[in-house]
Amino acid sequence: AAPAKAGASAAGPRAPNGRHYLSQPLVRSIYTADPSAHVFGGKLYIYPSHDVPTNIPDDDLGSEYAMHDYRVLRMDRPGGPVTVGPVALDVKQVPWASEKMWAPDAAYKNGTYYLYFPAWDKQGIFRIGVATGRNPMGPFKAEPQPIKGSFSMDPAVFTDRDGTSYMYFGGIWGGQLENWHTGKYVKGSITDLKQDDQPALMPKVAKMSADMKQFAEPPRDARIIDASGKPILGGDHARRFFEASWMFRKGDTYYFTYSTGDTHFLAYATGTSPYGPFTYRGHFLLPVQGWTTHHSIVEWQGKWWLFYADSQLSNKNHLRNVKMTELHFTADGGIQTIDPFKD
Ligand code: FUB
Repeated sequence: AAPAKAGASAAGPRAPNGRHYLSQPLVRSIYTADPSAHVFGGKLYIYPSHDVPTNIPDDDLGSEYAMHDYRVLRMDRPGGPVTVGPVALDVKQVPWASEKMWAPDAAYKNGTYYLYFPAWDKQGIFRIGVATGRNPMGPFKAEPQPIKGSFSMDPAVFTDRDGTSYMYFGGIWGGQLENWHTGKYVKGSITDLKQDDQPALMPKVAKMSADMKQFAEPPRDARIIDASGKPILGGDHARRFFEASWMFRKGDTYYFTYSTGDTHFLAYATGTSPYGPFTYRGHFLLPVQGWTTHHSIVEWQGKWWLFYADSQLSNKNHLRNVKMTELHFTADGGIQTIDPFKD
């Protein structure tokens, strides 16, 4: 057998913490993050952010995330090769947007594929846009205006069994959710409300219109509460919502999942309605290499899969790579905690 490369072993390369990675990057030819995975026609499509090199220094508002386009990934079977699609949408093709094509999501309805994406408008305010196409890999054509009444970032669209779709969105720090706490945009570079003993800023949810291009109702809070029914507080950084909403349904349980941001966990809360409230249950992914992770969870070919990202390939926060690993549930409907490293 060929000798292992220095720093690597049969278990793969070692992370800076000296441990081995649980899983390997799905794609090495481009940098990708924030993987929103969907099964369309039996194949798995991943709608990730497309990270790009920049000299912008890291800051608390995520200024280093200077992405400007999207490319879609496709897998035909778990563990199989990953196809990297061409540019599916570029910021230059979005009339209202200026920069920061952050974490996207996608949906399918009646022969049309929908790409949902956040971007700064010409005033530097995050809005959420939609673009449509006939092919899950794109290209997508953007609507001329963002979704009316949209704000902040990280859209995730969930379609329930009755065919009704809902968008979950929002994120603090650079995601600007804190700028909207009065209901109107309040200018200023803030990270969160700094009200540790008050309810945390909650993710937002709105039902989508039948044509999937607008909100059918004003967005409302998707409340995350503790076991005693009280809202998770702003100072509870290990449990409070930060960004990266993702909803899935298993049986009759709605799982609202999200990132805790500055404490670097992926967390989940469960409820009996797509609107919540969602009762906090725990962390299901421990911190990865790099500042962010952002994920999706889908059932595919009889197993549940977690898609997430770390910075294995670059060791830079803003140049990430998407990964996948199997997700397991406990008998009481909990999600088993995943350690992104193994020994
Ligand atoms: O990729 C840019 C931002 O970083 C995303 O919108 C957040 O979820 C975080 O992953």
